[in-house]
Order: sequence, then C-alpha cells, then structure tokens
Amino acid sequence: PDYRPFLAALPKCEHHLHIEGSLSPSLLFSLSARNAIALPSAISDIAYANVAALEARYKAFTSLDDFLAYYDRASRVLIKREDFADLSYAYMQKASEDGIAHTEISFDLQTHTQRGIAVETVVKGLNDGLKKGEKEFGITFRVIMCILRHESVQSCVDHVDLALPYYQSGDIHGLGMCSTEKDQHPKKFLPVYQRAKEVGIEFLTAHAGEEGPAEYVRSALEDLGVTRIDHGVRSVEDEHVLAMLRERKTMLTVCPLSNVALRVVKHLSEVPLRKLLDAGIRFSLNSDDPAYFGGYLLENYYQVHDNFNFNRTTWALICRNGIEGSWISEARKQELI
Ligand code: ES4
Ligand code: ZN
Repeated sequence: PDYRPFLAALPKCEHHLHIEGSLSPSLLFSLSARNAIALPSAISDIAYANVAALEARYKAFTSLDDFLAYYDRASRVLIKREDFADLSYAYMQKASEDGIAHTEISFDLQTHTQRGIAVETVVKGLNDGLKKGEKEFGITFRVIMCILRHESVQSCVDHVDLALPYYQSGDIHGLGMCSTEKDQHPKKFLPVYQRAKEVGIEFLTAHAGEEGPAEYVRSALEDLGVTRIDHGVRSVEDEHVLAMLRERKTMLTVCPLSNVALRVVKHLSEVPLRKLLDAGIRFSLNSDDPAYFGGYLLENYYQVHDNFNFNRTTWALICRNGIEGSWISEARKQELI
C-alpha cells in the first residue's frame, strides 16, 4: 500500500529544528539583497554563484563542522525583526503542509548577538512569525534557545542571563546546546546548566551522541541533568547508556536525513531506529536543518518508511512518544492523541 497519505495524516510533533537551518538558499539570496549583506563572492567560494550551486554544495557536506561554516555564514543576512518573523513564518507554512501538529523550534542567540543584533529583535521576531503561523494553521509551538559549544562557557552563561527576561515573559521555553561536538565534553558546560536551573528554566536538552560518543549522552543526562537528548544515535554503542535512557524514559530527537547529510551514517538504513525500538527507547523524528539536509519533516518520515517499512502500530507508537515527550500541558497532549 501507499503509506504516504497515512504518514501525512499522523499527528506529528517536531522537537529538533534549528530555525536558522530552515533558511533556504532562495531566502538567503533575497535577504542578502534586502539587507545589503554581501555573501562570499563566487570567486572566493564558488558555492555562492547562485541558488543551484549552493544547493549542490549542501549535498556535499563532509562533516558537522563543514556544514556549520555554511550555516553560520548564511545566518548573517538576518538583521531585522521582520527577517526573523519571515523565517519562522515560512517554516510554519512548511510545517502546515507537512501535517505537523506541534513544533519546538531552536534558535542560536550567540550567532546573532555577536553581530550586534539585539536579543529583542531575534526573540520577538521569531515569536511574531510563530504566532502568526499558530493562528493561521493551528500548530502549537515552543521556543528553545541553544547555546553554542564552540563559544566560551562564560559567553554561554551570559546568554542564559541575557535571555532570562524572555523566559519569564513566555517567549522562550527551553534551553539546549548545539554546534561542534568533537572534544567538547558536556561536563565543560555544567556552569551553563547550573545557571539555568538556578534561574528556574525547567526544560533542558542538549545535542549529544551525534558525532560524539555515548559517554557524552551519559554526561548530558547525569552531569547536566537534561531530560531530553538531541540526536543521541550513538547511545546504541553503550548498553549502560541505553538502560539509562530507558529507565528515565528520555526521548531522543533523532534526525535521519541530517545523519546522512553529515555522514554520521553512510545510509539512512543505518540510523539505529530498530535498535532503539527494540531497546524500548523513546524517540521522535525530526528535520534538524531542513534547508540544508534535503527535506522537511514529512520527507524524513517518507524516507524512514522507505527504509524501515514500519507497520501502523509502530508509526502510531513513534508519534505517541513524540506527543508524550513534548514540553506542553497534559490538556494539549490529550488533544493531540
Ligand atoms: C546542528 Cl545538525 C547540528 N548539530 C549540531 N549543531 C547544530 N546546529 C545546527 N545544526
Ligand atoms: Zn541539531
């Protein structure tokens, strides 16, 4: 049978989506013109010759760090509150087409403050677009600020403090940690998570076990005290980490197309979904940086189905776990089930 209508109709939740990673090459070129922000010349980097050349370069990432260089550069065209609103609204439109019921989007604050963009511009702009999308499409949302592991611990702590008024006003909900993972032991960022707990931020996650080892997943859980793990696919390399995830009912936010694009796995069939299911570990499926990795959420569902051929019971379980693992009220969960 053709599973596509079934997958499209499932009550899907997305929990791992970098809003800067939904900046498509075409929006990148148009914001570059609108804000008079020069991109690298096609002479210094041929990838910037045109949209097609950039899309082709995005198909040839060799690692997380190779991708991050393009992701970071592209983010520089985001200047005004409207730019952030246009970006988040465009994502909500796409989410609606994909049949997403609830989404938890991340943004990187340090990337923007370092260029002199005000916290207010970023946070209010993103919320403008998200609220417009919620009204229009009925998609509920949460906002997660991600601190960047390539920055100093002090900068990360300072940005928790900078964002604090927006946690208190309900414009930001959760805290995450992303960017380069190699040789960045989670424990190094303990002061950030301590500060978050001190100021009452309840919803904590971290990227771990993407390029880094299962030990980093353990540390994020035990040292940082996160209740969710972004990626976490390398957890399957350690039975003790799997047991810990199962006992705590921790949800992994797995990103299949991202893992292929960034060479975490050679082929989508190697994403350890079967192993996680068999081990009783909860996970959701996510698009991560859809403008860079070849597909939004529904495309991830399609390609997972093409490779794993899950039955309807398994698909229902995956979506149920995604609802349960969302940072929303019991009442909203009941609506989604
Ligand atoms: C990211 Cl795929 C991925 N991994 C780590 N950090 C990120 N930031 C944006 N996308
Ligand atoms: Zn990510």
